[in-house]
Amino acid sequence: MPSVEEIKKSVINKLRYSLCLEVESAKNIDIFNALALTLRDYQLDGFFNTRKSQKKAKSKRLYYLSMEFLIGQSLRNNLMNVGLLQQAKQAVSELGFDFEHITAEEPDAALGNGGLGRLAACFIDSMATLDIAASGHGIKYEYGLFKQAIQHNKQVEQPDDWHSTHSPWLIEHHSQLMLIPIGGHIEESEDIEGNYNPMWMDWKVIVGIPHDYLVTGYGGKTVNTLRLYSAGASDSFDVHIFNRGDYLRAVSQKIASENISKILYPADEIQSGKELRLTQEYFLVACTLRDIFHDYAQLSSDITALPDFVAIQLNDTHPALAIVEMMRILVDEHRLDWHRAWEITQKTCSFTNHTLMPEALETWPVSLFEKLLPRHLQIILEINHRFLAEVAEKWPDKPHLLASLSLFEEGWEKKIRMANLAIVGSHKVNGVAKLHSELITQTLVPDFYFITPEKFTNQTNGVTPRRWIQQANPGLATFLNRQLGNGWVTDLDKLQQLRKLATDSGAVEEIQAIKLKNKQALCRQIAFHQGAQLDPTAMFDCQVKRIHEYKRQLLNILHVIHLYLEITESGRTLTPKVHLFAGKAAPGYAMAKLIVQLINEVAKTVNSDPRTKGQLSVLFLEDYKVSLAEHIIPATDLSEQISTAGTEASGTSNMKFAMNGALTIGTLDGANIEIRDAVGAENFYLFGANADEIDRHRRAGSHNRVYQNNDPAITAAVEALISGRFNTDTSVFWPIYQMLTEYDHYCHLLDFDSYRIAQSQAQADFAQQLQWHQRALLNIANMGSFSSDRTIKGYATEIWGIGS
Ligand code: B1N
Repeated sequence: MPSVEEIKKSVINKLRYSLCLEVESAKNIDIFNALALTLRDYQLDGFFNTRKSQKKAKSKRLYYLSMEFLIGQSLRNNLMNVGLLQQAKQAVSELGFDFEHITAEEPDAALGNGGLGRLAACFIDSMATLDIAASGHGIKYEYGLFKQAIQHNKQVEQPDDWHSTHSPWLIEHHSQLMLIPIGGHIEESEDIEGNYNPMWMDWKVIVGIPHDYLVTGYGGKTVNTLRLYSAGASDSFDVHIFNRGDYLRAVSQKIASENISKILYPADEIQSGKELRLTQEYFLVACTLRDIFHDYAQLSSDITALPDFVAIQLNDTHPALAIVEMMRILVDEHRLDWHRAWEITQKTCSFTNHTLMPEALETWPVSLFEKLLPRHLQIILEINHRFLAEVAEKWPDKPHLLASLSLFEEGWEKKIRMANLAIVGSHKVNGVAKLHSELITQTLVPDFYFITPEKFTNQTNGVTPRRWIQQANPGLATFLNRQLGNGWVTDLDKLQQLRKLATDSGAVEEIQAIKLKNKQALCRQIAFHQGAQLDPTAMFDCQVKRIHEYKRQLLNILHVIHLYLEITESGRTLTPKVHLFAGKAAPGYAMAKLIVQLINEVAKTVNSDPRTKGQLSVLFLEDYKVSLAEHIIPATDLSEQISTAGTEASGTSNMKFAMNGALTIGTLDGANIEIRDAVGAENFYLFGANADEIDRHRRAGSHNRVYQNNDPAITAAVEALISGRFNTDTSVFWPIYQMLTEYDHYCHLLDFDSYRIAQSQAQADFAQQLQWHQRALLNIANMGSFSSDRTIKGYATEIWGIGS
């Protein structure tokens, strides 16, 4: 381990020889870069050792393919995992800088939309910590998720240039560039033996350039990589266009290929259906498979043994083309017969589904495929043909199966169903929470479950305690270290030992003090960035996540409106309460953007009304991102997990909040159910209809008739939307009013009363501070199984065939 002196020396050296600066003239950002480069050197030593030992052991390797990796900041996390945090702090301070200011300089790597991308980031941390030979594969977007500003109470989007070309964490491997064909057409032909041998002709080339981000497991022993590809054009790109003298066209094609990795699509849970997105998905898959086959060639020349050494995990259907690209390589390049190739592919690949939302299920027009990927289309047709023939033979009395299982959706525009492709091409398909996995088999793809029940399994999500406790909540981490030793960091089940402290008032008071400190810190940050003054002793009630109708931020704000009306019109007094909201709306999702506007307008009205002073504040925090979540979550008393039952696949912020000592108010949805089972029903505010009940109401249409029941609290809150209270233009929130009163698909009003009762119970309980924090402690103590280490062990043994 390097000493403080050595770190200082290296920082000075990096400043001088890599950044051309002397300490005297260095700014915070320069120290950040020099320290990151210093740290990277230590990570690199670990990386070479890891590679050597994995090679020697001939370890089976897992490739995690994802269009999103939502990393956030890296400096503090890497320092902690390598074990150099204290030394680095000391070194920075001896150089005359403030460590907090240095870490604040790092831009978030926001290469993801939300839960799915953040899960991928937690997973690579866990895989390295568990010494699994693994790599993540994604795209190095030049622009990550847009930055959100609130102007005139509305969301405006700004580009997120995270300066990836200058990121000290990314190591570009220009010498390993790969050539990816796209476009063109198929010429039917035969090989010399007379076998059918289609030729993919006249394709263009995209160049893929790998960039490695080092993923250090806790303790620093294993250093894996996250490999991010950027797209470029080859030097010889379309030489013939140049030769024809069409310089401008050649250059514009070069720009077109560079555009492939330009930007992350910002719509989570909505399918974009755009050509560029399909190109991105193919680009990721094609680059990754070249790496996989290249790595495997170092290990063995027996291609049929590939599934013994390689596992591929598909993070949703976005990289499902990996199945097709693998078939193309095995059949067209390795000349394997179809049957053999298919067996290898299925054994290697597995697929995680992350959503039941019909609007998120990917389908691509066949016509688009034909234009971009003509050979891949042929292969999909062949997969489908053989698959359906098998089904028809096995279940001759069930011809209806063919229409639902087909990889193609018929209609005015024929489409490819990516979920069906992913299921057929995988040996395992998993959901991300128990309820979600059950709904996959019962409502999403029941016919696939009927024909291959053994494929379907559950792996409940988890989150890494390194980032979400140790880094985000140093106060709690110190407490845990003192009570348990630091083994909890890699064995979160150790938290169970805290249960006995629930009756120890000293320990409970410590938990209370830690929370208060975190709330004070959040208040300072909010005061600095948004100018608002909040009372840290008030109950902090937080809902932070993407804005979506199914997540029901609208239910939350309707209840806030209800409280506001009670205070101002019925003279109710509340023990002080702060409602925090944060989250981004997809730029094209009008209803979600209107909900953002409503929250902001309600906040403005409530906060400026003297009658609410000291009782109720409402704030929308701008530009939600990983680094902001790290401040909000440890400072929360009540975690809002209020999606309509049966809609949220898992949720992962629900886990982060509970393990940081927030109590949850939530529905029986996603992982909430498992969290409630773990922490105990008495430590969780349950409300609302369950998934079956929601289903029954929707079938009967009764969820749309709640408004007509004239519940006075509901009527008052809903009418307030169009009363001019929150906007002088009474028509602004009309679409929300109309939705709630006529077609309330997400059942806001159906659950409103139950939510109101649970809220008021929580409010009353919060007054009993000691009991409240006792229950907070029990939440922490019982959240051990929501570590992503547990999740990854599940994938490794049940899906990848790695480890015991
Ligand atoms: O994946 C998370 C879950 O915890 C959440 O419940 C789930 O909503 C989230 C298309 C998605 N599902 N689907 C997406 C993201 C981007 C995109 O382009 C869909 N995100 C989720 C982790 O399992």
